[in-house]
Amino acid sequence: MPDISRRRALTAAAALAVTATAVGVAATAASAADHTHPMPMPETFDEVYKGRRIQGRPMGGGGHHHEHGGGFEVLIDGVQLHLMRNADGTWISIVSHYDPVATPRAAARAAVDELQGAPLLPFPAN
Ligand SMILES: [Cu+2]
Repeated sequence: MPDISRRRALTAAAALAVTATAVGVAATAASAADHTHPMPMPETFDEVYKGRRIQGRPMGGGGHHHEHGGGFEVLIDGVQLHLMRNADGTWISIVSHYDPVATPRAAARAAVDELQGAPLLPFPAN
């Protein structure tokens, strides 16, 4: 029956077209993710964590420190925590250099955990 096989062929063609479209969309999304855009500024925060005040905010003008943090600074009890942002968007601080975390707030909390009540010493400007 030529009629049915023709319909089948059309259905198959339509299915292929849908699949091709889906693949096209997926490819577009993947290449967008590969693209390195400037990363968005993290959320500002100000809280007391385990009795220490931790703050994160965009760096004010006249930054006295080079910007590994992409223009974002974190303070513990008013002392700047040396923070660095990795290429994958995770963060490390000078206190926990080998344990990347998702946000500057998480890095600040990890630093407080690590310090165990010790004061944070200002990192010498370099
Ligand atoms: Cu630095």
